[in-house]
Amino acid sequence: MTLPLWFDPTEMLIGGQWLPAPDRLPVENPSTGQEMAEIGRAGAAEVDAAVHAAQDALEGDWGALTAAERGRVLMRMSQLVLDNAEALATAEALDVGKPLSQARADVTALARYLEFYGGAADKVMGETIPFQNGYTAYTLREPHGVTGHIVPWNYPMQIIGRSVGAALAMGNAAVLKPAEEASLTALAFARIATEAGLPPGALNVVPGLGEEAGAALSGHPGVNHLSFTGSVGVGQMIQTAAARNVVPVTLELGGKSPQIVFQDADLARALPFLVNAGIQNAGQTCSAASRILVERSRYDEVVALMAARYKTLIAGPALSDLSLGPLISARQKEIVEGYLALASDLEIAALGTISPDAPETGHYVTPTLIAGGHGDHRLAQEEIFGPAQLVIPFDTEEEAIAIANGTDYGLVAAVWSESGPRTMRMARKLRAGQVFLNNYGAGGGVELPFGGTGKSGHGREKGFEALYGFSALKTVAAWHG
Ligand code: TXE
Repeated sequence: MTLPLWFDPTEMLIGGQWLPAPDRLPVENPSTGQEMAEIGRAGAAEVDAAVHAAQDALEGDWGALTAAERGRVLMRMSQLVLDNAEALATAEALDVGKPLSQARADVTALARYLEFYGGAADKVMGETIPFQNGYTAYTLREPHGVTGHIVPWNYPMQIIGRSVGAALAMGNAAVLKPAEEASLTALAFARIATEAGLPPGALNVVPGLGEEAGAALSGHPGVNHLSFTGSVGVGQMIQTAAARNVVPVTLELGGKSPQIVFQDADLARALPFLVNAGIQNAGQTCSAASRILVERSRYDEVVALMAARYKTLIAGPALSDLSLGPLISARQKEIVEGYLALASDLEIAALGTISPDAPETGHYVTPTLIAGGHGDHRLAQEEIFGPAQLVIPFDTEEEAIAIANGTDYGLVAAVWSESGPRTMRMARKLRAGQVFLNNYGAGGGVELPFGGTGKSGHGREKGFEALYGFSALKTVAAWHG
């Protein structure tokens, strides 16, 4: 198929110029397994040029803008994202393999991030500090300088919105390295930024391989802050590279997030959240609810209700807009099937189906609900990143907490119970960066700080909090007698 693109995806954006990359990478359509385009393959030299262009922007037109002016540029970008919504959604759906309606929601989220951070750009304030007589002391929030953004393939637009949006709002100049599997909307986003009047060099996009362009960016001494979303292993490399240059780093590394269903839960409300949070984007979501813990008295009922839903799930091509699409790659499918093979000692409670329209060469995996698990099982410990969930029974609140907290991760958790005191108690005890009470995800909530503990990473993106992460605090103490 011909990809409906309105720009040349083999070019990179450096210092306001669209330049041909020295080499190219194929772009695969995960729904068909066929090549559908090519993108540029930047190397260390292009990354170096991008970092220098970002430094120049800070010294030039971009650095000269007021906070309100920066905010207005972001607002214009937000509007242009909405104006190009259908084209962006189609590109994202085809590139990632996600159902079109989910890609449309990602476009809306990107526009909202830009709107939120555009509005917040001139509202980040320092403090005056009561201090010794004869002094006036205060703090300033300043940009770090050049921020490096290495993003994954599962939610390119959303992750670019929350990380690049916040960095630009604070006056940083960004260098973005999208994932080699899904770079198209990062390139489209850069076109939109240019059209919106973002000064040259404020945003630079260098697509390429992780071990080439990604490693060059994370190790570059001219980068003053690194923001990474991806696997734990690469996150460790990024943090090591950041340590060498002694720069701050934000890591968002996925999870093993539980939803905990107590006997007094409103199951009618909970049910769609229990299933959707597991299979959205074919389970390739950092905050996927891959573990469902259920109090034993309602365990059979929850398994039966979830099973009935699973039987209605259909995986198919992105543009068919079914319940879920394919996985991103043959490699990812192999990883997920390897995990599913570990369920042989558990009960397969229900399977979804793969649409007859789905090409054999696409990377489809049958949605799989697994029951009878326990907290120590590998399927309850390791990130599957595919359309599979494990249901685990528990007997007491203490046991639920022990299972929920008993992994290396700590990204998101949810509690379903009609007891206010119990939900509040659980919110305190759960080891997670975000806890949802009687909901899951709060509709995406760009206003809500997001990030993890343990191997889920550290630092916070989203919300106002992200602006603190993308800024450096300077203290000024003036003696005036
Ligand atoms: O991630 P990688 P992969 C998890 C999920 C998945 C697993 C593997 O469990 O199964 O990771 O996915 C760049 N230096 N998540 O292999 O490799 C790479 O180019 C610098 C969770 O695709 O971490 C891409 O831009 N950068 C997750 C980005 O890192 C490097 C989202 C992520 O790719 C690099 C994705 C290097 N040496 C996967 N090597 C989440 N938290 O949502 C790679 N990269």
